[in-house]
Amino acid sequence: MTTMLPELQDWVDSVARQTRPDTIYWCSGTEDEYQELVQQMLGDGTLTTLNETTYPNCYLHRSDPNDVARVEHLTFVCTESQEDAGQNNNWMSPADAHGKMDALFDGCMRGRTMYVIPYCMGPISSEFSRCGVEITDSPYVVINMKLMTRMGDQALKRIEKEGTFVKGLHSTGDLDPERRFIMHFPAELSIQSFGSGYGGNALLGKKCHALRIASYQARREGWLAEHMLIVGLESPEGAVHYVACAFPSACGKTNLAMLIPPDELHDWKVWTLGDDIAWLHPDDTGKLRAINPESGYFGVVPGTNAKTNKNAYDMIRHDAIFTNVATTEDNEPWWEGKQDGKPAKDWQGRDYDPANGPAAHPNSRFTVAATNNRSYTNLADAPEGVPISAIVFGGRRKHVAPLVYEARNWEHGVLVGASTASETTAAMVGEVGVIRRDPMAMKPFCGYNFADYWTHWLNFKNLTAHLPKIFHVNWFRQNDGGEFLWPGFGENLRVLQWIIERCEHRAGARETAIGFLPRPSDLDTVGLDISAEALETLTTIDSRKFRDELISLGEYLESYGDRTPRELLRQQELVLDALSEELAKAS
Ligand code: OXD
Ligand code: MN
Repeated sequence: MTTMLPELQDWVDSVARQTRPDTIYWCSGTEDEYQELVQQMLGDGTLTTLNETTYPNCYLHRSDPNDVARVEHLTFVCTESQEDAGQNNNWMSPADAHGKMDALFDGCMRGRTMYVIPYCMGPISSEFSRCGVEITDSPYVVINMKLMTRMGDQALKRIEKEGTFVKGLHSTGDLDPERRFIMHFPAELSIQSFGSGYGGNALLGKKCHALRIASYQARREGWLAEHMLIVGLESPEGAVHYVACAFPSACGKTNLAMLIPPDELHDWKVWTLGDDIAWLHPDDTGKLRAINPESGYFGVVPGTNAKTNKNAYDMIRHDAIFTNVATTEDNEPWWEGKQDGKPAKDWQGRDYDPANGPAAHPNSRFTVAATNNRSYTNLADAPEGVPISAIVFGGRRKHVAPLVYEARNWEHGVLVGASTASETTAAMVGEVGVIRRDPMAMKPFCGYNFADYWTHWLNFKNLTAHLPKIFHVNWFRQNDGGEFLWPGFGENLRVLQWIIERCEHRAGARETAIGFLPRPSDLDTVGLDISAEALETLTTIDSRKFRDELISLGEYLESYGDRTPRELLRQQELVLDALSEELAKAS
């Protein structure tokens, strides 16, 4: 096949001349094509089948053991000026990066098939959607892109009509970590990724396009590309609020996006729009509307069970791809926290031996189409998206951050977002459990200087008339004995309920130096198994610790130099002063 769009045809031809594949294959996106690729990969061992009775149409992929997570230290933003990429990104000049990548791509597809994947991030007919074409030599990438995006002929038609698309070039190369780079060229709207087959490094529509490149475009065009889930909450009275929540990787976005209400709140309904990425646009009526650019989930498997996330547990029982999980004697997939069965083979295919560590890799993943999810709503396909009532930031914090608080206004909310920090997880290569700053949960994903990004956020004040309220949550607060104080999972709906009732001016709160916090009595805790002491701790702050946090936040913001918006520093000072005043009063 070919295309009518000369720019696309020329690019595909030039990539083929450089990479020298044996065959070029244009993906149509049909079910038959998916099945043929699966059969081919079953034949060469890239995939194996799982128990066909209990896990129909489910497959296991074992990646190279050195290729199991995103590689932030090998991920670059290549702008002419280093300042434009900012200290939040690794930077290389476009010329140097092209030189390096050209050498790696030269002849790298010899003996392989080159797949051309036209894809559309967002509903095909939405004016907010953006298209791209990924060229890859990995059929595993093709089938994952099929589940995760709207790809194939329908996307190609749109690309041919629009004439613009993001160019993504990917090769698994020889999986040598010394020859692995993920390069972004925002000014060229292009991405080049070499040497990794892992999701976030290789499925270029996701982090590379829908966050890094899109955030860069969004700044120029007046919208936001964010690392946020989108969930709809329908109250017993039938009012639906849509909430967008930004949490760092592997902090429970997927669980929150498909939450099941606890028994006491059974007449609430929860609708999943997206579990990882939101594109937010101001609309004509002055509201912020969101679409999910993806159409599938690439979620963390360990910990998924009927109690933590029954919707996810059920949705991955058919038509799913598992990457790096363990298997049982019956050839079912197995992972830590599954709660039934036991592992026979670990994620590397070895006989399971606890001395080798966890049976499933802690960052093992499932890929499924969003339509597998029981709480999926076809509003996820609505071209106009959904209006957002609240934006929620959060991280994994043992101490300091309370269960929930509300920012005073938009500008303060931007500070709250910028203050997001979290303990690191297995989703990225590196030490797990260390606190790192992760403003707006975008540290690994913002395609330009964070200081400019905060300015862009602050500018929304002038762009929309009805800005969402901004909140911060922390499900992970612990007591001195290291036990979690909040039960989490479905019970998080109680916090979301407070949030939307605040949006409706119905719920109570007390004003503190850091914003509005619920009193224990402001939360619906009927039937909740929690001590009064735990609830008190969750809804109060230690002003001294918070002041230390604010001081360190101020230093962090200042470290971005002159580009840091004055308004953000002013907000930081306001909170700091209020905390100092509180401490002075108390002493
Ligand atoms: C993801 C991530 O895979 O954030 O969504 O790492
Ligand atoms: Mn993510």
